[in-house]
Amino acid sequence: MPASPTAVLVGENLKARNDRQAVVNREYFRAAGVVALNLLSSPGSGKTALLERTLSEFGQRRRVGVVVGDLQTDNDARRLAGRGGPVVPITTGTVCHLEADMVARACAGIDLAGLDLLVIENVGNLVCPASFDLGEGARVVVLSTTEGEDKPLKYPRAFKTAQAVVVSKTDLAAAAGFDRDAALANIHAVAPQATVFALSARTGDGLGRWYDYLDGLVEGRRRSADAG
Ligand SMILES: Nc1nc2c(ncn2[C@@H]2O[C@H](COP(=O)(O)OP(=O)(O)OP(=O)(O)O)[C@@H](O)[C@H]2O)c(=O)[nH]1
Ligand SMILES: [Mg+2]
Repeated sequence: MPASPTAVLVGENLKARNDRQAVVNREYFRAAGVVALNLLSSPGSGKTALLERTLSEFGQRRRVGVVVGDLQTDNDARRLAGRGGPVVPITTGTVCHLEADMVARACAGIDLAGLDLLVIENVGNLVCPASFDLGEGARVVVLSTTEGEDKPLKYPRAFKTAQAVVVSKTDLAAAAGFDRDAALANIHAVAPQATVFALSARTGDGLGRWYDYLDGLVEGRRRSADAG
């Protein structure tokens, strides 16, 4: 028997309420014709660094906006501002993940129909964000070469629910003794469905393939809107 049945009930209600809001968000994104992407990783894996370049470079090809969550500070939003697309910070306080209603409120300040792609940078945490659907069209997990090849095995839920996995900081792979084959095998074992990218936001290595992937998501959304 759980120590506190009320706590379990509150948790279930929270999850059920989140899932209902996620359905609303997903329809809202579909109606606006925007691809929403949920970017997850442990703290410091390079989500914002990747988005800095994505906004500046891919943002020349497609209209990109960002919602960025952190427990405290709007540091990431300030790093991303001024790169041509709207950037809205969410400060969660003590909450270790974004929830669908936080994203809905942040999106109220954005002209979504004027965007092709909305990236939601989740709070740096490989555990809690995995359980909260934000209504995204695609979930992408970032794994940096400095955090260890075994992370997909230790934190499987995030990887299992991802459409893509980005191996970041390839420029640091040699210094960190990163075993690329072991990492790819672990990703594949847990997330055989995921498309895998290897890139460096520092050197630009591998970014072309990442941008082509984003472009494919935008084109896919456009084709499905035309079809139906
Ligand atoms: N060498 C190298 N450093 C990187 C790369 N990407 C990010 N960094 C560095 O890694 C650190 C963390 O990067 P961020 O982009 O802030 O990581 P994040 O995932 O957004 O972090 P949180 O939002 O706090 O979870 C910073 O010092 C970056 O400069 C990369 O490709 N190569
Ligand atoms: Mg960040």
